[in-house]
Amino acid sequence: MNRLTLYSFPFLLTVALLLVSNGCNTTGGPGSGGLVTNAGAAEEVYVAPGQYDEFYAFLSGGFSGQIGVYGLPSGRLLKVIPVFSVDAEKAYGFNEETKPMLNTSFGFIPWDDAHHPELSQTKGQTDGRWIFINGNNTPRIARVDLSTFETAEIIEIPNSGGNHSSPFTTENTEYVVAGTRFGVPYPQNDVAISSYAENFKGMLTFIKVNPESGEMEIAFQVLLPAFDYDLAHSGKGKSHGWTFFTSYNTELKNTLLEVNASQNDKDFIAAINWKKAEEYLAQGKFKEIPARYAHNMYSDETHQATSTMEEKVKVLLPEECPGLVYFLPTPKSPHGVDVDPTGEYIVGNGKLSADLTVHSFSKMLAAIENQSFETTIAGIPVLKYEEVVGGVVKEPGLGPLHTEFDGNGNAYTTFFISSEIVKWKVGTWEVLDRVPCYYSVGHLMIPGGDSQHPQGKYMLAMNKITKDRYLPTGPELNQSAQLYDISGDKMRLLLDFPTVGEPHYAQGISADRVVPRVLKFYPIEENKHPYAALGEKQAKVVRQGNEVHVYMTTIRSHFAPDNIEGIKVGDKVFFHVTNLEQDWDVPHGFAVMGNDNSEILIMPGQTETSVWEPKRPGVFPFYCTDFCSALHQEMQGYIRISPANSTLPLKWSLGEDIVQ
Ligand code: RUQ
Ligand code: CUA
Repeated sequence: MNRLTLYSFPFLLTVALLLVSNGCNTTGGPGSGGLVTNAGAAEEVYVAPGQYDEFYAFLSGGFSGQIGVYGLPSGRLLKVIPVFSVDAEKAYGFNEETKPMLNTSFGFIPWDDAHHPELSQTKGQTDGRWIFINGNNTPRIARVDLSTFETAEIIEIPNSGGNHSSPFTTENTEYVVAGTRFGVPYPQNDVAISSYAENFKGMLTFIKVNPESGEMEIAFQVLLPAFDYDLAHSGKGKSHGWTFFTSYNTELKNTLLEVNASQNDKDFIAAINWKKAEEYLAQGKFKEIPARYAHNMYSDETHQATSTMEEKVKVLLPEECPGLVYFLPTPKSPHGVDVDPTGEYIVGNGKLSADLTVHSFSKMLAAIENQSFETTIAGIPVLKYEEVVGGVVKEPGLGPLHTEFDGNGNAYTTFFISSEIVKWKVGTWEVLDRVPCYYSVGHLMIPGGDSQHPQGKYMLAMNKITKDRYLPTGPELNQSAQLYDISGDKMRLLLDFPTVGEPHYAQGISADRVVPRVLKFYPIEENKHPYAALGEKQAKVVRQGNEVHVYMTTIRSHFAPDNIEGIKVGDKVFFHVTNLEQDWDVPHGFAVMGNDNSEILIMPGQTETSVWEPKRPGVFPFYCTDFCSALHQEMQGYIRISPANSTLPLKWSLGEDIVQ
């Protein structure tokens, strides 16, 4: 087939032209666009020394696999939370305690691609308890505890590939969801790729969240045709009980998707009635199928993670569960799907569509009631487009991706190709304002902007291309976020700031919902780590065959013990370091020369373990890596390694010269 004809319809031509002329200044010099004309902007983002920001912003790290925590309006980076990627700074994935967090059915995986942070909600409002995020590449969902700002749990998603439409929550965090982007063979198997249409499926997963502990558990999966499920959002208010997933590649193609998956005029939003699913589950109308997936939990008491392999999941088949799934035709390869705060409107951001389609939840219910079906696919009724569409925003821009809401009846949609954000009125569909983004905006975030109760003061645009916005840093530039004031009629650009990794989605929350919950240190009396030394008197070194366990403590400004002898080449040395401090922000670090491992950084009251297999005899220094007191530089010690055949007895001490 002549590929040109596929591209030739006028809209894609326009797209192509715009891609070429997407006016970035690539020749050097500061970006000319987006100059802040309003002189007060600097003051509006200025957070005076010693003052706190009003909002936390959690930006996904994309290919860094982490979450970046920023303050708004300042844009200051507060912390990087390692989630799916090892982090030598914090020993995440390097110490013995956190290695199980990165275990999967494929074994230990040191990296993933994290896209969509999603705050927990209570009654449709962000509650500051947890933030969830998806791992895309090896499908997983993580839960970060916002009292410690540490990853507390990771669950793998079986029967999935490219966990992109994930982990959007319901209004009381009953569920977080996970939809597969890639169709994969079901069950996973060695089949011809060309058998895509017969053998591949698309699975949507609902993960139940324990309301007290936050613990996740796969409640059920729904087996669908092998479309690419791109994004999701759950209903709220009147549409609570439903979750909506966008899809593209309803053409079921497995090659050259840029052309082949753009054939259909309309793809679908899959509407899943999860309350109905609960009824079917209760009636036993599911298939229990074998599925291996890891479930990893970190305990703040033992300061250790455990990884459990789960063996099966419950799968619901739409053919056998009428009323569980409906398809809403949506032009054209929709990316984001966003539900307005009332729960009535479902925005399908058709990235190749000239208009923005908004479905009406009430009309959807009526269409279901009246059986206004266009057709049925794999037992799933396709509702008639005219019967479900609630409104159309006419030619708002090019390449819509994502929409958020301000809680005052306005919506804000990003347009990647025309590189702008457009504000429009929910219900009248009129365009109210537009601002350019520098450059090529992907997601946007308004604190609470996907909940029932947005805190609509600021809007953050996360841009895919940075080009000339900052001092050049070689071929790679950090991604860029832009902060806008949306409290008035017109959006006003306030600030640019660089971000870590590639932010896809983000979440924001006023600081007052988080700060009171934040832990300052781990109470030492609650430390149940099996190798903790809860005081200097408990410091010791124990040999078990060729394993040597060093029970070590830290307090300003020494290690106990700080001299160790009697360890041999061929031994495996476990340094279990307990930080005895009971004070905010006094971690100690530990590193020993020649260890092929990261440092460990132990929080007050915590125990962490670094493993070292010394390769050659000698006396090797260890020291504290975190400047902890005026005598931090004195916080050091020695470990003597003898040849493998040495008979030197184990000996350790603090405050005395070892005599033999
Ligand atoms: S994506 S730029 Cu990974 Cu959420 Cu839309
Ligand atoms: Cu402890 Cu520096």
